[in-house]
Amino acid sequence: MSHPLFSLAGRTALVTGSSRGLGFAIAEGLADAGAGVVLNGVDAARLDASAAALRAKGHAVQALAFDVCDEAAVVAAFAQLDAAGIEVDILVNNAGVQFRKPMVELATEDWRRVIETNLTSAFVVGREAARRMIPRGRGKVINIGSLTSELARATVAPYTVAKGGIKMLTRAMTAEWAAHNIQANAIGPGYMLTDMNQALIDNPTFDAWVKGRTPAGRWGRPDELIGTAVYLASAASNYVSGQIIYVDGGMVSVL
Ligand code: GCO
Repeated sequence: MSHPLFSLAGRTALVTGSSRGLGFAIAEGLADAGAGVVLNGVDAARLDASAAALRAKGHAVQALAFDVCDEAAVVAAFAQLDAAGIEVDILVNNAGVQFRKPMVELATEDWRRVIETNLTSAFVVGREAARRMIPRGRGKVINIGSLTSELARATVAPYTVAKGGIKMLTRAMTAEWAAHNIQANAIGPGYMLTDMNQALIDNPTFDAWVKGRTPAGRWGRPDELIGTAVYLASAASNYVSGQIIYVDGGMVSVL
């Protein structure tokens, strides 16, 4: 029996980039905690399959296919939710891409694409959500950061800069929205077993490095983010804002 502070009953969560990976795991965890969920992605077929999987568990699920980098599509998506009477109480800005290349070889358009997808989209979707949360006098924003919100690794500069920006965007949201009872926080996942990291997982040298560099001695699983996501989405965190919680097996805390 979980403490009532952690119940999400009667709340709706929009999770961007949630047809698979971390986003899907977080959406499923929020649904298991009682929230209605709105899944988002750009691949409608994959999104529908993910929504069906959650509905099969008895959860209330909407699937909204839109590109978080397309501002008009984001605005239209929120208008669609408004028209359907669906209020986003909890926003999880999870959508993101990775692009690994040394900066001296990196094309500016690839830099811009990663920054747009991983950082600017969190501002745009966050702004549209906050415009509706403020009149309601409550809301939760959970931005998905990274170890690279704190530490840099060679060959992932745009991702690192974007995720560093996510940490400070979370604080900027706090500065402007905490007075409206909106709590904005971030989660910093460590090296997780996801499709985005498959090339690293399959690389024996990198795999050994992660296991040696991480105090827990292993990669993290997407489901290991659920507890922190439920906490930050629930009344249990109503006096917490501007924080980033690293779910990383201890990696960011040690040399
Ligand atoms: C990389 C990885 C990392 C992880 C994660 C770590 O190339 O180093 O993709 O960025 O995905 O963000 O927190």
